[in-house]
Amino acid sequence: MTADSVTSSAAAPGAEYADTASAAYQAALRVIESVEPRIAAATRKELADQRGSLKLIASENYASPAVLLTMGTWLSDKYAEGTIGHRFYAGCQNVDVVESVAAEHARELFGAPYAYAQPHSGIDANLVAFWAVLATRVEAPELAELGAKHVNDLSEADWETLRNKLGNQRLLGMSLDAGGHLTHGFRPNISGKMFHQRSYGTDPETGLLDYDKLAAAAREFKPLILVGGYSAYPRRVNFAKLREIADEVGATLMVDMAHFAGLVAGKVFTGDENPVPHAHVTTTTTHKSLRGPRGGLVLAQPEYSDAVDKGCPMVLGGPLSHVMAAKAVALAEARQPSFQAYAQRVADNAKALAEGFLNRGARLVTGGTDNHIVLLDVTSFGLTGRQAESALLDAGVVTNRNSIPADPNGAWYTSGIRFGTPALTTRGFGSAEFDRVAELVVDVLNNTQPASTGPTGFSKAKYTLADGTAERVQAASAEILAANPLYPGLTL
Ligand code: DSN
Repeated sequence: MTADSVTSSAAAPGAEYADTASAAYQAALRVIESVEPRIAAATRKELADQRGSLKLIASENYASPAVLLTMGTWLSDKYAEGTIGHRFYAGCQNVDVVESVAAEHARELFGAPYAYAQPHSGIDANLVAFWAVLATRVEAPELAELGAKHVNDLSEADWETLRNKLGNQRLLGMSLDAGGHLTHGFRPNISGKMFHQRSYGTDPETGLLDYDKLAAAAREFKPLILVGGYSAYPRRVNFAKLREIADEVGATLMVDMAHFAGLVAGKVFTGDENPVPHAHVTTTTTHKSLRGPRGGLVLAQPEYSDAVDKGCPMVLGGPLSHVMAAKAVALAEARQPSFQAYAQRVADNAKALAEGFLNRGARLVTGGTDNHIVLLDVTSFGLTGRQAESALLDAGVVTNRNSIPADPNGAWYTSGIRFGTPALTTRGFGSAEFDRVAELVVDVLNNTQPASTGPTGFSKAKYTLADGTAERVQAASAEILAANPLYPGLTL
């Protein structure tokens, strides 16, 4: 396969219907303009901003015009609490079709026995999953023991006992500074208020997940739920090993694959690295590497499917039927062979970006990547994550600061910058472009100085960027962006 054929087979969907999509957007914006011009203006400006910047936020992407257009319809106007064929409202026959098609594509794409397309976000998907596990493993056995069919049949005293049991369960998840996510049992999030939580970290020397330590923590803590998955860990995970550990301690394995679902869908992660066959319950968002609309999804093994199906109204408000429709369209796109080429390119591009940084003397957490994330330790540039993030933004490079293991600057200022390749890969960037991106980032960081706060002190937020740096980097970025247009052929 030549480089050119890889590029074209991995191309983002949309070019083939760009004229039709342009006409649709032009008409829609004229209508919006006639009612609230500021919204039409902000919508146009957002496209211009996205077209004109290097979007390197690991959790973002560009959905196809087909996905975006699907969200703007009257499906939004229908209430459909409940589940397919079992709604609390009349007239849900079309929503049933929409939700069934989305679930069917999700099952086929991921090889999952059951899929639930309603979650509005990743946090919602995780809440659905947590409560499905609690309902299956805590509530159902308690009801059976008490000879009751439904919680409404319990006495006040028995209900109180059950509530206490539900609120007293244990969860083991990856620590935040190792790359875990706030919804994996951390105190500021509802999950931390629901569960007794403990975290597993990574090896202090290598930054890699230490499965022996994880197993030891699980044996000691005996969690009800072992959570796998991450939002800032730049390496692959062996989910078969996680399942072995979960089985040994009687835990349910829940994997949050929000970040890398696109790499699973695109068959970059297979076998032990594909969480879906190993986890009891798998959650994801649909808008990150999966390149769909903003939303969530839950996949489950049969023993948990009934409980997952009760997600609405258990923890979710009425389903966003227009978004479920867009999930169906995005999942249909992800089932095309071109999506596999795209996913492989996302991973190859992350390696090129990492190499680009390493070749220019930068330090990376874990020394590299084998997924879509590159985590740069900016202390080697004498900066905090906050300073680096702001200086990069001044030069049109959009990233986000992130903690690194044992972060000396804490969770607010941080010492890391997280980069991701899904969005710019959708634009058509390849290894050469990502090497150039590394060069531009290093140029910005080498020309950024923390601001002094006195004879020996330095600010953790303020900085100065050497004159001309932002302009030089913006001009270089503009050239690469112009050669890889966002939504080619789409004119407003
Ligand atoms: N916001 C997502 C991320 O950036 O990783 C997860 O919450």
